[in-house]
Amino acid sequence: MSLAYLKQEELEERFLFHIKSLVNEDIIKGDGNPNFKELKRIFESVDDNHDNFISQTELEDLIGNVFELQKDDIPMEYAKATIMSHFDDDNSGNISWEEFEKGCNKWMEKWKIVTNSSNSASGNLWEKASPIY
Ligand SMILES: [Ca+2]
Ligand SMILES: [Ca+2]
Repeated sequence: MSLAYLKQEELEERFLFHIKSLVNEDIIKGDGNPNFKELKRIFESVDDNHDNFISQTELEDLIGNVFELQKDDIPMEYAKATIMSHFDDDNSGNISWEEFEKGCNKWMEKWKIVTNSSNSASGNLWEKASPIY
């Protein structure tokens, strides 16, 4: 077994970073609140068959789109498991809009705290990911 996998936090960070690159507008508004309109747009674009759930297959597509799996050296199964464990609150095996919204919120709360603390690696990443006003 290799321990070379990204830690869960790094993977989540990378995921959010890539998610941000999918949208034109910032997913956190100037007032610090999540931009739900953009999140909904991401959700709908991922939900290929429009049943209001992100299935495992649809998630695989998203992961394929947002990660450079080869370059980042992230195994698909690991990325999927990490993301499912973050979002899939009721263990149904798919992600509802409510779960997606809640999961993104959880991340953003976390990163708001990290970004406000001094010079951490995450803070730097967040700054890189944020548009320059
Ligand atoms: Ca679906
Ligand atoms: Ca679920």
